[in-house]
Amino acid sequence: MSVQTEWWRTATIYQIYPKSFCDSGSKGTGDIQGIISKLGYLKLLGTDAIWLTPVYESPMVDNGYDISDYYAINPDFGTMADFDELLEKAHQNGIRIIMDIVVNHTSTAHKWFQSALGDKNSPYRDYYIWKDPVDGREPNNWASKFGGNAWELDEATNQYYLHLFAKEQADLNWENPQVREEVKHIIDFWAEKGVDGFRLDVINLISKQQDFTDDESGDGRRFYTDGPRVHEYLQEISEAVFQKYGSVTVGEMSSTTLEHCQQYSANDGKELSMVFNFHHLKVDYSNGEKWTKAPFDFIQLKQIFNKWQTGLNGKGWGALFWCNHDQPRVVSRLGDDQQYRVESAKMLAASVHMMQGTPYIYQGEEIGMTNPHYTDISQYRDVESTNMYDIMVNHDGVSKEDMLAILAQKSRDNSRTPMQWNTEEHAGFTQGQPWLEVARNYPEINAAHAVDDPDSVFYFYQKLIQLRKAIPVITSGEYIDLLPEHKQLFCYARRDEKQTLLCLNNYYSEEVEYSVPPTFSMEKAQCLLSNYDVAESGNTLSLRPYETRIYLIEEC
Ligand code: TEU
Repeated sequence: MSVQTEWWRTATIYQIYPKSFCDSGSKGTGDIQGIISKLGYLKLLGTDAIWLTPVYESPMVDNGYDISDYYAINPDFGTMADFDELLEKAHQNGIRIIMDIVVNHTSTAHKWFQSALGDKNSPYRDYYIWKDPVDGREPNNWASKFGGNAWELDEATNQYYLHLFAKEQADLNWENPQVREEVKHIIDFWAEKGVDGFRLDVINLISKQQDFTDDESGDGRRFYTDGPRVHEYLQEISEAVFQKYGSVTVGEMSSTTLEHCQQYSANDGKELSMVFNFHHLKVDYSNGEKWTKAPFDFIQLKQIFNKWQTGLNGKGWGALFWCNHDQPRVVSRLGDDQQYRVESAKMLAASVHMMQGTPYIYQGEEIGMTNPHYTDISQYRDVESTNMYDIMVNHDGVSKEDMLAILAQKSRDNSRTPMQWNTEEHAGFTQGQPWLEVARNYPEINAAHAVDDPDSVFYFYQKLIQLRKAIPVITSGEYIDLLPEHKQLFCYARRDEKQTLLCLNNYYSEEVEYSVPPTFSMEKAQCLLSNYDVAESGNTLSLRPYETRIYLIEEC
């Protein structure tokens, strides 16, 4: 298939975190029937495909990213018949389904791990990564991404297994060809059912450097990030399954580089369709440390987008996103979730949707949902957040108040609060008690209000989705940052032989003037979309608080 005609280059994908999306009953957790009941809403938005975070059988230590059976649906979410119904009804509505594949690790409750544990002769022992103790302790100093050392002792055999995430998530040994065969089999099973694509969890961590030495200068990530055989493995899986089924694939790339992503998502289609990278979401980390409370670095944000937009153009393909189930809500993070909530939610949407790539909308983002601003540790459920609270408060001497302020800004639970559907109790998410507290602002911020209001954030997203399909330069044009050093404005152009698009954004609450360079003939420009009424014309503009404007100039 030629590069231009692949459906996902003009598509917008909607991410569903099923546990928090819609409960069809009173369990307090969302389910597949709940998703089915909202397909009309997703169609109205213009969703081309749903990325469904894991719905497989799982002890739910990491909300489904700890899979215990890749071939079964978690009963909390429903049955395989429910899943088949979702697939069929989504397809009837013109919506594709992308499954989340988590194969860097399995749950320790998986039958492979259960067989491997305590038995060096198990046929599954070599599915995982085992090492002898060194000087009576862990084999090396690699850190788990959820805090503490990345090795856990199996007392019966006196060997440690590797877990880059929670200790209940054991890393698979991709060096073992049988593991790779299992992975192909899993993906084949879902593709055969008619699933349209796959999101591959932390897929750039699957190949570890085999000497497993201490990392003298870090936490070990340089020894397994974009590791020695990762491209080879991806090509093997792609050839065996993705190419066979024509699946769309998006790789989640942790701490990756542009050079690797050019190869992962290269136009030859030998590895993946596109990549997620997270560099633009670390601009509010202090010295690269997530667990800090820091303002965001606006200049750095623009530099990162510029690097990735120009670096992938013509070479690879990126996913465009602000939000997912691991990230705080963008309107609370980079916008203003009080006075200018609606304006800033729209501005942030426009500024990322007008770039090159495939945009992803995370449930609730399309109605401008905010962080819940929790104030007590008992309100949190996320394993990463509770682990870090324990480590930082009980071991590192951080005060409870400081840690709660950090969590309120950085915790993954900020995005996992139940979807706000309407003004009913618990925001219409469940008839029972929600597993995670609903944000208190649901009487004002909810999908029912958004759908009733033609000026809502929801319809702004709908329009952005439509623009991507109607205006070719959004997909194909080169990216030019017009104001890399400006402290308040983020203005860029997209350009091809026929069209120029301007995306002008004020990231702050003070009004500011901007003179569009004379090379852009503003008298020919058509304002396609804004979050304010736009009356002025000419090259000198005044951008109001969090204003965004999208202009199109057709070259004759
Ligand atoms: O996340 C990978 C990952 O490293 C991060 O997004 C992580 O949650 C964050 O950096 C912690 O600070 C993926 C999934 O999206 C996440 O939900 C899982 O917990 C993780 O993999 C393990 O499967």
